[in-house]
Amino acid sequence: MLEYSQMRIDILTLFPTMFCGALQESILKRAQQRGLLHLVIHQIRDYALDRHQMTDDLPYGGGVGMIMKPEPVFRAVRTVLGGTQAPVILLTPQGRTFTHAVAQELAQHPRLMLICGHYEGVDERVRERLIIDELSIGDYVLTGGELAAMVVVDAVARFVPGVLGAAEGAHDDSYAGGLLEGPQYTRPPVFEGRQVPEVLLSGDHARIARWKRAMALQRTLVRRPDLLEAASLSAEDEALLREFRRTLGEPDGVE
Ligand code: 9D3
Repeated sequence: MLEYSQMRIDILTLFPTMFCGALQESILKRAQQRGLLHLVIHQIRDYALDRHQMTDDLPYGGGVGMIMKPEPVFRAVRTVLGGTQAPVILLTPQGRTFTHAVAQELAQHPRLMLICGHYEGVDERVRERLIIDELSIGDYVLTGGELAAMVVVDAVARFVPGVLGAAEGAHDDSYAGGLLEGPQYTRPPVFEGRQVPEVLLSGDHARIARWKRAMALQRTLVRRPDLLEAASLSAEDEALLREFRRTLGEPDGVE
């Protein structure tokens, strides 16, 4: 049997119960059961030393909301890592945007630590002394970093060897050409009078592959033309796109 190296991700949060459902189903559940992925959730409050276990305080200089205090975060990071090296990453609206490429890059590390910001933000000394990278998952406002951390874990885990089954992994490779997927169907062949396209039932694998490629190109052109810039396209792909642009009445590329 093949042995894979495990990836460990520690998550520091003030709301650990938020992680209970999302990371314990489907592919992430299987990955953890197989020992490929080790997720450990830590309550930052447990590392606060004062009697009231305070984790936030008023901002110096005034302003709205509360700021996460540095001491509990420092103690949590140092206790959990205990000298072990791992990139410590803060989830924050000010971070660089998380993408497929960033997920792939993070998956190269055997261990990661994610810190979920909450309230208006974290004390700047946490950034200066503990954090190596800051990530945002996109330009919309969340109530905290927890959901963002779950998105990061999910996308990174897919790149850990063995997490996707052989079939899922192969499928991913063949489609990771940077295009959107075209329409997909399963049984029944006719549903409420709507037929599955005849080509998919033909058994002609070459014809099916060409049709899927054409549909992927068409859908990408209509919905995400920006993706076509980076996609690796064959001469046949380019010809199909010219034809789609013509029929859609859109201007052709500069010749
Ligand atoms: C005007 C100041 N606000 C920044 C937009 C304050 C603020 C709002 C929301 C500070 C923190 C948050 C909570 N969000 C996150 O911690 C967060 C986040 C997000 O809101 N969007 C996308 N990615 C992320 S990662 C962490």
